[in-house]
Amino acid sequence: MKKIYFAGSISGGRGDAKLYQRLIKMMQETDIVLTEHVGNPDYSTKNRTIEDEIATYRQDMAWLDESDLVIAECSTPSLGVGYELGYAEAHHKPVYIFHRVPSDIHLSSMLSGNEYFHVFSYESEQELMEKVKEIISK
Ligand code: 6IA
Repeated sequence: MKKIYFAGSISGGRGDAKLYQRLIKMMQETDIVLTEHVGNPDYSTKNRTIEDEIATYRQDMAWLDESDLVIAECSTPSLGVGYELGYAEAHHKPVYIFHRVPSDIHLSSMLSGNEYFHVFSYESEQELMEKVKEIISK
């Protein structure tokens, strides 16, 4: 079983949270998803103390260190996801990035222009699921 670090927007906007949840559920049929909270649509940023933020940051970085690969859904832009992807590259983790097309949001050149990353665009959820399945079963 692989340990997957799934990255998706939280503070950047929760419009795709349900999609993350379905993707996480599919990956959990065969592998371990360290970050299943990313798909929790009830997450709220209210009443967070600085201690909470430090604990979250440290836990996420520990999970990234422990992971075998990173899958990121980047259709909703997120500073945190961008940070995680840079960190993953610096730590030599395989990184697979997905974004939906057509979209009014242009995928950042910092992702599409970085040849270290494996970047995929998809038009349907089925296409996304099939490609992710193929990657994690390799
Ligand atoms: O900048 P963003 O918040 O959109 O960054 C999202 C990414 O950072 C995700 O891939 C997560 O791995 C990570 N991340 C950001 N916030 C949290 C978090 N907050 N808990 C765990 N991982 C996080 C606590 C939840 C809070 C909103 C109640």
